[in-house]
Amino acid sequence: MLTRIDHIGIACRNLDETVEFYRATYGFEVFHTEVNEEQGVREAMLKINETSDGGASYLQLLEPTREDSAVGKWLAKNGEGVHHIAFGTADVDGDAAAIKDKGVRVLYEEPRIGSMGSRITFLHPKDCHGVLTELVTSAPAEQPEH
Ligand code: CMX
Ligand code: CO
Repeated sequence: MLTRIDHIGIACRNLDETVEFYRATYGFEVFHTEVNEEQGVREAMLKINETSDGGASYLQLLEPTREDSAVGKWLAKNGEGVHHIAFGTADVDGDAAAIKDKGVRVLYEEPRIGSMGSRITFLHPKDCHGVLTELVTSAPAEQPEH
């Protein structure tokens, strides 16, 4: 079950300048930064709010590390802006399988590693009314305690 907005992914040309815009304009601070070579991004996660299930909602600022990456290609075509949305779930495998059964293309056979050790997959934007959609299960530290 998809329970929250995990993040909104925003493509930018210069991560440091964009981070500074969000800090100076809104007061959002960087919670985490990393490079994900598989995805071809350098990214900053800005935490917006925490949620009652132990998760949180973020802005994910994304600078491409190479031109042929998903974000690099998208930036060249569209310029800076909102690149994808991500829904949080406790069960990315189960939700991806259920959504695939509804005829939506799931881009990965198995979820891959995303921000902060999360497990992620993507739904094809052409099957989602033009919105690249990510499903995220946070790493265990962010799961609710039982
Ligand atoms: N949102 C909406 N539509 C998009 C899109 C996006 N982010 N990216 C591509 N498209 C559209 C294109 O506009 C194009 O449409 P037209 O044919 O009408 O022009 C079509 O999809 C194909 O686009 P493309 O430029 O040829 O790109 P590819 O098919 O090579 O790749 C996609 C598209 C979705 C398969 C690829 O971007 C992908 O695998 N994305 C998932 C991985 C990702 O985005 N990683 C970065 C974020 C990492 C993270 O969140 O942690
Ligand atoms: Co994302």
